[in-house]
Amino acid sequence: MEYILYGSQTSPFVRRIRLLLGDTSYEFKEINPFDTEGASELNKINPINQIPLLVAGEQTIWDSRQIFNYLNSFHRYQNMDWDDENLLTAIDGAVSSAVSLMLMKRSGFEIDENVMFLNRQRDRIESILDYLKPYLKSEALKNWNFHTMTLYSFLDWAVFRELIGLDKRPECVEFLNKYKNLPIVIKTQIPKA
Ligand SMILES: N[C@@H](CCC(=O)N[C@@H](CS)C(=O)NCC(=O)O)C(=O)O
Repeated sequence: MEYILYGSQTSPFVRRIRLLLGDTSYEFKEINPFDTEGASELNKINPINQIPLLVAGEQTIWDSRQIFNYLNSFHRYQNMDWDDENLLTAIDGAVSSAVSLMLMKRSGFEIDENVMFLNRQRDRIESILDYLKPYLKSEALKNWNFHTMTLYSFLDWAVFRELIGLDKRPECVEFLNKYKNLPIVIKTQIPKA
Protein backbone atom coordinates (compact mmCIF):
# COMPACT_ATOMS: atom_id res chain seq x y z
CA MET A 1 0.00 0.00 0.00
CA GLU A 2 1.38 3.42 -0.99
CA TYR A 3 0.61 6.04 1.63
CA ILE A 4 0.37 9.79 1.19
CA LEU A 5 0.77 11.82 4.37
CA TYR A 6 -0.27 15.48 4.35
CA GLY A 7 1.34 17.61 6.99
CA SER A 8 3.97 20.13 7.99
CA GLN A 9 7.50 19.61 9.23
CA THR A 10 6.75 21.39 12.49
CA SER A 11 3.44 19.90 13.66
CA PRO A 12 3.85 17.48 16.61
CA PHE A 13 0.73 15.58 15.50
CA VAL A 14 2.29 15.06 12.10
CA ARG A 15 5.71 14.20 13.44
CA ARG A 16 4.44 11.33 15.56
CA ILE A 17 3.02 9.73 12.41
CA ARG A 18 6.29 10.27 10.55
CA LEU A 19 8.11 8.65 13.46
CA LEU A 20 5.65 5.79 13.42
CA LEU A 21 6.01 5.23 9.68
CA GLY A 22 9.77 5.13 10.10
CA ASP A 23 11.22 3.31 7.11
CA THR A 24 7.84 2.53 5.55
CA SER A 25 7.64 4.10 2.11
CA TYR A 26 5.22 7.04 1.86
CA GLU A 27 4.86 10.31 0.05
CA PHE A 28 5.01 13.38 2.29
CA LYS A 29 2.94 16.27 0.95
CA GLU A 30 3.77 19.45 2.80
CA ILE A 31 0.89 21.71 3.63
CA ASN A 32 0.79 24.73 5.93
CA PRO A 33 -2.69 25.09 7.44
CA PHE A 34 -1.85 28.64 8.54
CA ASP A 35 -1.23 30.20 5.15
CA THR A 36 -4.03 31.05 2.75
CA GLU A 37 -2.96 28.67 0.00
CA GLY A 38 -2.37 25.75 2.39
CA ALA A 39 -5.64 26.34 4.22
CA SER A 40 -7.61 26.30 0.99
CA GLU A 41 -5.83 23.17 -0.28
CA LEU A 42 -6.43 21.47 3.07
CA ASN A 43 -10.10 22.37 3.15
CA LYS A 44 -10.65 20.49 -0.12
CA ILE A 45 -9.46 17.25 1.49
CA ASN A 46 -10.33 17.69 5.17
CA PRO A 47 -13.33 19.71 6.44
CA ILE A 48 -11.73 19.86 9.92
CA ASN A 49 -8.93 21.93 8.35
CA GLN A 50 -6.25 20.18 10.35
CA ILE A 51 -3.14 18.17 9.64
CA PRO A 52 -2.16 15.36 9.50
CA LEU A 53 -4.26 13.35 7.15
CA LEU A 54 -3.39 10.09 5.51
CA VAL A 55 -4.46 8.79 2.13
CA ALA A 56 -4.15 5.02 1.80
CA GLY A 57 -5.45 4.00 -1.60
CA GLU A 58 -9.17 4.77 -1.62
CA GLN A 59 -9.23 5.51 2.10
CA THR A 60 -8.61 8.94 3.61
CA ILE A 61 -8.13 9.25 7.37
CA TRP A 62 -8.28 12.46 9.38
CA ASP A 63 -6.74 12.84 12.81
CA SER A 64 -3.38 11.49 13.93
CA ARG A 65 -4.89 9.16 16.55
CA GLN A 66 -7.14 7.59 13.93
CA ILE A 67 -4.22 7.36 11.53
CA PHE A 68 -2.33 5.49 14.25
CA ASN A 69 -5.30 3.15 14.79
CA TYR A 70 -5.54 2.54 11.07
CA LEU A 71 -1.83 1.86 10.57
CA ASN A 72 -1.65 -0.21 13.75
CA SER A 73 -4.45 -2.44 12.50
CA PHE A 74 -2.29 -3.37 9.49
CA HIS A 75 1.25 -3.14 10.78
CA ARG A 76 0.57 -4.35 14.33
CA TYR A 77 3.07 -1.96 15.89
CA GLN A 78 1.77 -2.43 19.42
CA ASN A 79 -1.10 -3.82 21.48
CA MET A 80 -3.31 -1.24 23.12
CA ASP A 81 -5.30 -1.99 26.30
CA TRP A 82 -7.44 0.64 28.03
CA ASP A 83 -4.57 1.83 30.22
CA ASP A 84 -2.48 2.36 27.08
CA GLU A 85 -5.38 4.29 25.51
CA ASN A 86 -5.66 6.48 28.65
CA LEU A 87 -1.95 7.17 28.70
CA LEU A 88 -2.03 8.17 25.06
CA THR A 89 -5.09 10.34 25.67
CA ALA A 90 -3.22 12.11 28.47
CA ILE A 91 -0.22 12.85 26.24
CA ASP A 92 -2.59 13.92 23.44
CA GLY A 93 -4.27 16.30 25.91
CA ALA A 94 -0.97 18.06 26.52
CA VAL A 95 -0.31 18.35 22.78
CA SER A 96 -3.80 19.78 22.12
CA SER A 97 -3.45 22.35 24.89
CA ALA A 98 -0.02 23.38 23.66
CA VAL A 99 -1.35 23.74 20.10
CA SER A 100 -4.11 26.00 21.50
CA LEU A 101 -1.49 28.09 23.30
CA MET A 102 0.52 28.34 20.10
CA LEU A 103 -2.55 29.53 18.18
CA MET A 104 -3.26 32.14 20.89
CA LYS A 105 0.37 33.29 20.75
CA ARG A 106 0.25 33.56 16.97
CA SER A 107 -2.98 35.52 17.31
CA GLY A 108 -1.12 38.13 19.36
CA PHE A 109 -2.16 37.12 22.89
CA GLU A 110 0.23 37.00 25.86
CA ILE A 111 -0.09 33.35 26.81
CA ASP A 112 1.06 33.98 30.41
CA GLU A 113 -2.02 36.09 31.08
CA ASN A 114 -4.28 35.13 33.95
CA VAL A 115 -7.46 34.32 32.00
CA MET A 116 -9.50 31.16 32.25
CA PHE A 117 -8.87 29.68 28.81
CA LEU A 118 -5.10 30.17 29.00
CA ASN A 119 -4.94 29.02 32.64
CA ARG A 120 -6.79 25.83 31.74
CA GLN A 121 -4.36 25.00 28.92
CA ARG A 122 -1.23 25.74 30.96
CA ASP A 123 -2.57 23.85 34.01
CA ARG A 124 -3.50 20.84 31.87
CA ILE A 125 0.01 20.63 30.40
CA GLU A 126 1.63 20.83 33.86
CA SER A 127 -0.85 18.34 35.33
CA ILE A 128 -0.13 15.86 32.54
CA LEU A 129 3.64 16.27 32.83
CA ASP A 130 3.31 15.66 36.59
CA TYR A 131 1.21 12.59 35.90
CA LEU A 132 3.74 11.24 33.39
CA LYS A 133 6.70 11.59 35.75
CA PRO A 134 6.51 8.06 37.24
CA TYR A 135 5.68 6.63 33.80
CA LEU A 136 8.92 7.93 32.34
CA LYS A 137 10.77 5.31 34.33
CA SER A 138 8.19 2.56 33.83
CA GLU A 139 7.65 -0.06 31.12
CA ALA A 140 4.95 2.04 29.45
CA LEU A 141 7.31 4.83 28.42
CA LYS A 142 10.59 2.98 28.42
CA ASN A 143 10.56 1.76 24.83
CA TRP A 144 10.28 3.50 21.49
CA ASN A 145 6.60 3.11 20.67
CA PHE A 146 3.69 5.37 19.71
CA HIS A 147 3.43 6.74 23.25
CA THR A 148 7.08 7.72 23.39
CA MET A 149 6.96 9.01 19.80
CA THR A 150 4.02 11.23 20.78
CA LEU A 151 5.72 12.47 23.94
CA TYR A 152 8.98 13.10 22.11
CA SER A 153 7.21 15.04 19.34
CA PHE A 154 5.34 17.08 21.93
CA LEU A 155 8.26 17.99 24.22
CA ASP A 156 10.66 18.78 21.39
CA TRP A 157 8.11 21.01 19.65
CA ALA A 158 6.76 22.72 22.79
CA VAL A 159 10.30 23.65 23.90
CA PHE A 160 11.11 24.84 20.36
CA ARG A 161 8.00 27.07 20.38
CA GLU A 162 8.83 28.28 23.92
CA LEU A 163 5.48 27.07 25.22
CA ILE A 164 7.00 25.12 28.09
CA GLY A 165 10.26 25.16 30.01
CA LEU A 166 11.97 22.01 31.23
CA ASP A 167 14.22 23.60 33.88
CA LYS A 168 12.30 21.89 36.65
CA ARG A 169 11.69 18.71 34.70
CA PRO A 170 15.00 16.84 34.44
CA GLU A 171 13.14 13.60 33.72
CA CYS A 172 11.79 15.16 30.50
CA VAL A 173 15.25 16.39 29.49
CA GLU A 174 16.61 12.90 30.13
CA PHE A 175 13.79 11.45 28.04
CA LEU A 176 14.56 13.79 25.11
CA ASN A 177 18.27 13.02 25.35
CA LYS A 178 17.58 9.31 25.27
CA TYR A 179 15.94 9.47 21.86
CA LYS A 180 17.36 12.56 20.14
CA ASN A 181 20.02 10.64 18.20
CA LEU A 182 17.75 8.01 16.68
CA PRO A 183 18.09 8.24 12.87
CA ILE A 184 14.31 8.70 12.42
CA VAL A 185 14.26 11.47 15.03
CA ILE A 186 17.08 13.26 13.25
CA LYS A 187 15.39 12.72 9.87
CA THR A 188 12.16 14.35 11.12
CA GLN A 189 13.83 17.21 13.01
CA ILE A 190 11.93 20.49 13.17
CA PRO A 191 13.56 22.89 10.68
CA LYS A 192 15.12 25.60 12.84
CA ALA A 193 14.98 28.35 10.20
N1 LIG B 1 -6.77 15.94 16.79
C1 LIG B 1 -6.00 16.32 15.63
C2 LIG B 1 -5.35 17.66 15.91
C3 LIG B 1 -4.47 18.09 14.75
C4 LIG B 1 -4.03 19.55 14.90
O1 LIG B 1 -4.41 20.27 15.81
N2 LIG B 1 -3.22 19.96 13.93
C5 LIG B 1 -2.79 21.34 13.89
C6 LIG B 1 -1.33 21.44 13.54
S1 LIG B 1 -0.33 20.91 14.89
C7 LIG B 1 -3.57 22.04 12.84
O2 LIG B 1 -3.72 21.53 11.74
N3 LIG B 1 -4.09 23.24 13.16
C8 LIG B 1 -4.80 24.03 12.24
C9 LIG B 1 -6.04 24.58 12.87
O3 LIG B 1 -6.48 24.05 13.91
O4 LIG B 1 -6.57 25.53 12.32
C10 LIG B 1 -4.98 15.24 15.30
O5 LIG B 1 -4.57 14.51 16.22
O6 LIG B 1 -4.65 15.06 14.13
